[in-house]
Amino acid sequence: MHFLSLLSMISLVSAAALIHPRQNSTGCTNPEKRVEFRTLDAVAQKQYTDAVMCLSTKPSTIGLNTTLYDDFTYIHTHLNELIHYVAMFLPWHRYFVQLYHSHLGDCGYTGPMVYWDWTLDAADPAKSSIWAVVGGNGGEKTEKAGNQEFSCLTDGPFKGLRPAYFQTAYAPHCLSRDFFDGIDRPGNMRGSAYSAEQIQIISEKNNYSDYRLYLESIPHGSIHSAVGGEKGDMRPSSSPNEPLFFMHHTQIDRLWYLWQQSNPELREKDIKDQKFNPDDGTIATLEDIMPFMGLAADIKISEIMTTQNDLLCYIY
Ligand SMILES: [Cu+2]
Repeated sequence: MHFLSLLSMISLVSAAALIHPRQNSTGCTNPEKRVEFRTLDAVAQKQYTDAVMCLSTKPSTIGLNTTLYDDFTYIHTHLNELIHYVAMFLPWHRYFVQLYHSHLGDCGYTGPMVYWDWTLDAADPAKSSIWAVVGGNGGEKTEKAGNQEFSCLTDGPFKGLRPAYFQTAYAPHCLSRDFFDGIDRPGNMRGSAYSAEQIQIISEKNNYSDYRLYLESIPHGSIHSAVGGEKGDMRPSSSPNEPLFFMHHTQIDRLWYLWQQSNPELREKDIKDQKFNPDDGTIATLEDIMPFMGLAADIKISEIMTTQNDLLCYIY
């Protein structure tokens, strides 16, 4: 069964290579295969989580008094309105994850970027095996910074992290989680919003605008609010404080990739969607520039519509 589907995938890939001969002339000849975090062995998982911690020991690369770790949060929270509920949502986060992976490499991580496939956990998310690796829910210990209360992690490799920002404010605090489905703690953590069935329904949307909107608002948003709750880092615009943010967004990127792969001719060019939030009727184009506030040079959306070119070189 696995062997057969592998064979059919290989023939699909070589068919795609025939249709797109120009792709072979880009800088990507040997794309890296991204994997589910839990498929890494314990040594590689530790190398990854150690590299995440290492980011918090390095100076800012964008001129702040906080760390490289906090640069990601700072940029995301300051660009919040520009990059969510707009066309740029998927390409912007695709490149943001790439930049993160590249800095993890500078911190000793040698593996591929990893994703958290939460469809595997949707039946009972609070019992997911992911928590054994990244630490579990926040506990009784809480901490206040400004007006916000945080439910601090009590176990796992990230419990010592002290992110510097809450939303756009400087507010150092413990890394926190607050599993919450809006009614119960932890409740079902909105699992039905990111089940395999839900993803199947969304994958059938056949234009970018619908696909992006459903993916962003249902599974993407539900994971943010279910893990972050009211006293956790994953919910607000400062969510890159939470290491899971990047595995979550790699999963979102993977789903977009798979959707694109089912019709690459059209879907590696389809960005027809609202440019601004709130929508004023302006439509985005592939020429639109995506800002990265000095973490990297700003780039056009067109440069990030495929994962195999001069800038990116990976598959799923
Ligand atoms: Cu975001």
